[in-house]
Amino acid sequence: NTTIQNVLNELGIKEHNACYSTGLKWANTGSRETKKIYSPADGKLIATVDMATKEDYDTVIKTAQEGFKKWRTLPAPQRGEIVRQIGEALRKHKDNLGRLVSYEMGKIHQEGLGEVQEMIDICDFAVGLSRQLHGFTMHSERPKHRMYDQYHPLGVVGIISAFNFPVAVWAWNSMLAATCGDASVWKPSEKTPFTALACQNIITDVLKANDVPEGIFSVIVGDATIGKAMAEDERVPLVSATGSTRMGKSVGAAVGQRLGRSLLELGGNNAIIVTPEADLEMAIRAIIFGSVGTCGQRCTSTRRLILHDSVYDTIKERLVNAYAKLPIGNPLEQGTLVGPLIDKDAVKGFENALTAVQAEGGNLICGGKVLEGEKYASGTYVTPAIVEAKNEYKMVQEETFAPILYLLKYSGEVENAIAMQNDVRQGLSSSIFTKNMLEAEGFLAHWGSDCGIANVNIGTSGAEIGGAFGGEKDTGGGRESGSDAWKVYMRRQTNTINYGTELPLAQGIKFDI
Ligand code: UN1
Repeated sequence: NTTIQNVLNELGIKEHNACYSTGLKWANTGSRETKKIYSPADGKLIATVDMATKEDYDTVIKTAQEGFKKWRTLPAPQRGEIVRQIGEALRKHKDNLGRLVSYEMGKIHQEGLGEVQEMIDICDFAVGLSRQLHGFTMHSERPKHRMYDQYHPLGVVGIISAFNFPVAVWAWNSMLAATCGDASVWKPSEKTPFTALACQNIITDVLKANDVPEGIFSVIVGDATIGKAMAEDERVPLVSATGSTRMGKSVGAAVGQRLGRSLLELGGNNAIIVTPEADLEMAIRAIIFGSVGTCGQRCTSTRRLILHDSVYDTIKERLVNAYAKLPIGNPLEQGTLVGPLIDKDAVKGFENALTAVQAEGGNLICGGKVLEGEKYASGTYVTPAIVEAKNEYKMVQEETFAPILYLLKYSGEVENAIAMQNDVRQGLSSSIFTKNMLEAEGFLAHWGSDCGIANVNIGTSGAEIGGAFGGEKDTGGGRESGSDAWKVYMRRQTNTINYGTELPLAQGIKFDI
């Protein structure tokens, strides 16, 4: 375990860690409840972390509010320059941080590196954005009037992130927020606190070197009471929450109750449609990465396959053969493609879902076992499962955060597949494999996929940061990351300026006094 110890040392993770940092200062340790975190990779203790109290939360928010007042006065391109330096610091620590992501969360090292790359990419994006926080200029209906809209910093942004993307989702939010002139307070998943604390350590030097006010990037480790406090807190105008639909509904309701803004990125039940005109080689590679990558724990993981009856048997056979050969094991070992699930509760969820779907009539055709032995000592390794099922099954309608792939069959036209694909409560990611332009364009049309992400000849997972990321229905409706997702981090103002000597009213109203 010496290499992991080195990684932890390099990233400033101690045996016992503080529960919050306001960017420049860490909290004291001790006198609070603590949590021990074990690696899903080998079941060993990583370190201990304090759990924040309500008082800690208050201190962090107050500091963020104060910091915001100064930070918003800095011109956006100068804020962008600091984000650029953060991107550079992340580049320097990419390998170590990728390793820690892998060790603490369980995704394979390649995917850990990919996640850190997403952080670097969003930094680059945010730097460019810092010179492009554009509003429109409109033509006024009144003479000698000018009208335009501008975007101002919003305030303190709360970020609640999930264990499965323990660092990238924070970067998507915090780097845009910082560029937009906001302060952010990050509550990472309590399952993966150390990757969060490591990020904080990585950026602290940059913040200090640039005299960034205290409180612009804060992190606070705590349980659900901290998330709840954030959702109910009027001092936090925007809460961005990534996680389960259940969590999102309660956060969304609490934020809505006080008419705050929420950005929700919740569950997916993502499908790939394979039509008779698909390139099967490409489809199979995409299906496997989508369904077993991150051990089925991406919100974009492929959960349903909607196969035309003419390709069903071929794809089924190819998948079963490929699944039998999947290298499952320690995520840090080269060659491993499938790491562990996050914890034993997730393993239970996996087993329960398989039992339930079989009781409904599902046919388990491969996988579904919990692995034992020294190599799998953490008890969180499973063999990815494939189940022949029907779309209307209760379990198929649900998002089980584990590697279970449901095979569904359609016949006739692509419309039938699209109807099946849309017939779930979630609406995050979707994809079609076809070389037929009519099918592809139909899938992307208004009557096509109802998801926030719709891909052609690409799987459901692994989106680039440049696009807006999120989805509809139970996925929550929020958009993070690229495109114009930044707008949610700012308050919009319409300005009308009269540079004449008359006071004409809009709509031609006469009001002579
Ligand atoms: C998530 O699982 O919450 O598209 C985010 C993807 C990644 C992000 C997933 N870029 O799979």
